[in-house]
Amino acid sequence: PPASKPKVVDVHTHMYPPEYIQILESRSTIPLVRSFPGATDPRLILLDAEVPALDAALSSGPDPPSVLPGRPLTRHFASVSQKLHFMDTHGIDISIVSLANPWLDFLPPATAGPVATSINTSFSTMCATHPGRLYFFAALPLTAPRETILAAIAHAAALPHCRGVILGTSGLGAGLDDPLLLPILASLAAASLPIFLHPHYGLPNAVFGPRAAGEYGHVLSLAIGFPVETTIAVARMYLAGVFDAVPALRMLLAHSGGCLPFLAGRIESCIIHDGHLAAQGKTASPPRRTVWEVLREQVYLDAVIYSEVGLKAAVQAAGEDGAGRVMFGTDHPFFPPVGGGEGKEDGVWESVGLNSLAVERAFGAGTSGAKGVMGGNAVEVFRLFGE
Ligand code: 5CU
Repeated sequence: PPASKPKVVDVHTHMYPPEYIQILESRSTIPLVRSFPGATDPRLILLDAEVPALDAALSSGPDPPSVLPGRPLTRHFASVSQKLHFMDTHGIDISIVSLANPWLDFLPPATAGPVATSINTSFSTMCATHPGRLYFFAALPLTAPRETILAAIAHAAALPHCRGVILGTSGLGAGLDDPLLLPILASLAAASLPIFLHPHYGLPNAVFGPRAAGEYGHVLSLAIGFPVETTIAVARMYLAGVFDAVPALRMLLAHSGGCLPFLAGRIESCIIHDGHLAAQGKTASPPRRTVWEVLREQVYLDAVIYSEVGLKAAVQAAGEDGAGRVMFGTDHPFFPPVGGGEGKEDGVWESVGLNSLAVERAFGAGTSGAKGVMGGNAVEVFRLFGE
């Protein structure tokens, strides 16, 4: 029989279901959605770095603000038909959709659980309506009591199209090296639900200096704050022994693991040369698994890095079979084409092309490595077998 066409899978693609957008519309602090005179779409304001522009826009009265805060909340964020249109436009067969940041991190403890149930059920229903094309990573009510979080994990695990959970770096409020998070991580591992780890909080605004808000757009927050946040979160998990405490835990790291592929050697060296850790008997390897070993045994990386250089680093960091641990993603509906007028978002996105070109350049078009990264790896790792 003729070989079937290799699947293209997008493991990093987001949506906000309508009920989530309603929550954002009702809020007066970030994250929120606001409309401004003169703007076609409402604005989605998510990041701390956007607060100065939000404050300026809110005080501009009835006149259109000179700089609109945040990003346009286009119909791409909530519409499944737009998601499918985007997939078709870019030759994507399957998407594992996840709620975008900041997930449920800001909800009061009492509402987080019911909202998680509602949103995960919505995702599940949406995926069931498009069998074989859509799967999802569930959201967790991390501000709720532990029993509620554990119940949400059990609920997600029973949803047929759920393939893991999306998590930010804040954990229960004290980060991912918080001992109180261990039972949650153990429960995810026991349910075979990998974590898709995604940044949101970035770095403090002061790091970017006084000119950032007015002059540098989102560049420093997204290109540097996000990846550094992921890097620190995973390094903290490693130093706290979380990967050893929960060896069945599997993580997919956004943006090719941030700076980890580049910095893993330096992290290792800093451990080996740390007198404090040496005095505690924590440096010898074995028994310590090195950062490299943990990366190769418990971690997958997405390929949302936009260059051949970054992608090759990710593949090398992921080990001898590194090409089997890296997976294509788009970050849709973020990074749409800029300018060019109405309807441009319905066409081809340069941001997607940069990522697929990086795969082609790193592996060669049509090679088994390229096919794996573009979809084959995700099909195997996330069991995307068509149901
Ligand atoms: O443009 C942005 O701010 C973002 C974001 O918030 N989340 C994301 O995944 N990509 C881009």
